[in-house]
Amino acid sequence: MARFFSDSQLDAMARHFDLHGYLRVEHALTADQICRLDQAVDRHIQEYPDDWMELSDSFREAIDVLPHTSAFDEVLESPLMIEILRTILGDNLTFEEFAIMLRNPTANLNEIKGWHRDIVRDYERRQEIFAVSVMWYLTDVSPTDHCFCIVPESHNRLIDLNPCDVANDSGVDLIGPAGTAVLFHARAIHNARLKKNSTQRRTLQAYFSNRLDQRTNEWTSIPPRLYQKCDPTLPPYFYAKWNVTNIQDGVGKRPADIAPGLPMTEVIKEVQRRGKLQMKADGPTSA
Ligand SMILES: O=C(O)CCC(=O)C(=O)O
Repeated sequence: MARFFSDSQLDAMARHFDLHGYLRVEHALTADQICRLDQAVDRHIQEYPDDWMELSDSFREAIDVLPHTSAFDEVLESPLMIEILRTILGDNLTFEEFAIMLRNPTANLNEIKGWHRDIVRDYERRQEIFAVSVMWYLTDVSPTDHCFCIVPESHNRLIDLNPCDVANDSGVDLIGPAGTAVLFHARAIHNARLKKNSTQRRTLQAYFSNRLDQRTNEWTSIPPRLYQKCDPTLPPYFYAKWNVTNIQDGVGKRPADIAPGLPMTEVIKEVQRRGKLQMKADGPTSA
């Protein structure tokens, strides 16, 4: 099987990820892929308007996309990315979640989530976060565009840092051309840095974890097309969580007290709202 990286390159990438909590990979998508995927995003917006959540002025997201289209399978199964993820997570590497994210131009530069860790918002439970996220840029993210930013080492050496104590202008901005992918540890503190003259930023985002851990979310369905696949080039348990109902207690789980008929997009908004309240209740510690 063709390889994208040498062992020493993979080793260097895994060490960078381990130390800093993130890794930036340019040319993770080809120009053809970017074009195809961008068109698939347009189609999804047109055909499934009800699947999109408006989380803030800038932030629109669709999180249960895979049952409707196979257009994004090539991203999840990208051999280049799987080579890197396998080095980080080993052969127990498994897929968790996929979303399309839009960051629209806005004059309201307050970001809804603020600095946070993913999956579990409760500061006391930060040690329970193990997943790895990959964000692929479908548009150029220049210094004047809305960008993903991260506090290096906050997944590990700085694990005791409370997101509420992180100043607005802290962290590292991860800019890059379309086709760039950013991997980050879900435990690393991160945010979106909104810019007043930004163009629309389009990203695809997936989460991966260890198949032996609880599932991190119940928002992304994994359809038969994927879990019935027999592809020896994929990690052996890649879609193994398609029927796992044991969900980690956090922003990926439907709270027990929510009305059963509420659409998933509304449930997610409510879960995010509660996550924010939880973070407010936790901090700041150094004030
Ligand atoms: O839009 C961004 O860059 C931030 C994304 C984010 O906060 C997240 O993935 O949890």
